[in-house]
Amino acid sequence: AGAAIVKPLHPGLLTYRDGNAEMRWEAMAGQGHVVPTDRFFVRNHTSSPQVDVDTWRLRLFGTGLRNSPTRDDAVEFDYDDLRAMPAEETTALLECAGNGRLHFASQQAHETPGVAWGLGAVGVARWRGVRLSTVLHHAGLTDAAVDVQPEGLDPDYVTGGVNLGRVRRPLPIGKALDDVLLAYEMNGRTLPADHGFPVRLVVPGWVGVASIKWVGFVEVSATALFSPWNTLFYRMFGPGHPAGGGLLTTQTVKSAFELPWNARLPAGVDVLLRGRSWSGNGPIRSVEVSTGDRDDWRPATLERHDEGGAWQRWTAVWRPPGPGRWTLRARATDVTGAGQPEHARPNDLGYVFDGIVRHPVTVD
Ligand code: MTE
Ligand code: MO
Repeated sequence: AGAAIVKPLHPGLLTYRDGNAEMRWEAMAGQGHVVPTDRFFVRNHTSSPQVDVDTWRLRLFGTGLRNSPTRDDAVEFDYDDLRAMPAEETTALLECAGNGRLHFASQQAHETPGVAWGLGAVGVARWRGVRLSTVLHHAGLTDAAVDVQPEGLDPDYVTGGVNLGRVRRPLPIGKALDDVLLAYEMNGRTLPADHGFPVRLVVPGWVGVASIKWVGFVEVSATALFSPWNTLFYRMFGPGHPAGGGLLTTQTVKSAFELPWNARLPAGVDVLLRGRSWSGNGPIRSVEVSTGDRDDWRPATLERHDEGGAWQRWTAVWRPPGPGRWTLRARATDVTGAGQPEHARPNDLGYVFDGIVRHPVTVD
C-alpha cells in the first residue's frame, strides 16, 4: 500500500485521520460552479493505488451476461477500448454519505464513529467517460441482470481484524443503465490517482460510495448481490430505522456558506454572503438565510447560471449589526419539496446529515 493520498495537500484541503481530506469551504469563495481538482475532497478506505494502465483491464463477468462468463474468464476491455466508445461529459456532484457527520455531534450531541467531516466532503466536477450502459451492452448484458457490482483495485479493507476484501457495492440495474458514467477524465484532464485512475464510476445523486474508484472488475448478476458496503455500512441503523437498517441510495439536502469555519467579518459594512445548496433528488428550488438568533429567514438570491445541475450557488447581503459573535444559517428546499430540518435524523453511523448548520462568525 502506498500513501493514503497521492496529491499534494492544497491549502484548501483539510486532512483527517486515515488520510481522508475535506475541502475547506472558504476555498470555494468566488470560484465557479466546479471545484478545482486540487481542492476536491478525497475519501479512501485504504490508499490510492498506482494502477499501470498498460496492463490494466476492465473485466466483466457474471450470470447477467451472455454465456455467464466467470471471473477468471471475464469479458475484457482495455483503456483504449473504452476511449474508443462514444464519450459523454457531465457535470455531477459527488458527496460522501458521512458529509456533515461532525454536526450530529456538535449540534445534536449524537456521537457516531467514522470520519468527522464538517461540510466539505462534497464537490462538483466535469466528468468525461463512457456510459456504464454502453460498456454493459458491449459485454453482452441480458434481460436477466438485476445487480451490477463494480470493484476497486485499491488494497483490501481490513477493519476490526477482519478482511472485508476489495471496496465494492452493488447498484440496481435500473440505476446502472440510467445516468451512470465510467469516467476517465475529471475537469478536462486524465483522472488523477486519488480520484480513481484509470476509470471510476460516477453515480449522480447517490451516496459517494456508489462511485467506485479504480474499477477493475464489474460483476453483472441475475440474482441480488451483497457486500459489506450495502449490508454492514451505508445503511441507516438505530432507533426509528427498519430492522437490519435502511439502505442508502440518494443524498439529502444540504447548504454551506463559502466562509471559514468561525469566519471573521468587519462590522458596519454590507457583506456579500455566498453559499451553495444541493440535493441528491435534483435541483434546488429555494434557499433562505438567517443571520440572527431569531427566525429572521429571508430568501437568498439564486445564481442564474447553475442550470447544469449539481448544486445551486446563492448570495445574501448582511450588514453585521456590531462586534460580537453571530450565527449564520442557510436552508434549502429541492424540487421534490424536501427541505432541511432543525435536526437531522439520527442514525448509528452518522450518515446523510441534512440538518440546518449553525455557522459561527466573529465580527470585529
Ligand atoms: N472506491 C474505492 N475503490 N475505494 C474507496 O475507498 N471510497 C468511496 C468512493 N469510491 C472508495 C471508492 C467513497 S466512501 C467516496 S465518498 C468516494 O469514493 C469519494 O470519491 P473522491 O475521493 O474522488 O472524492
Ligand atoms: Mo463516502
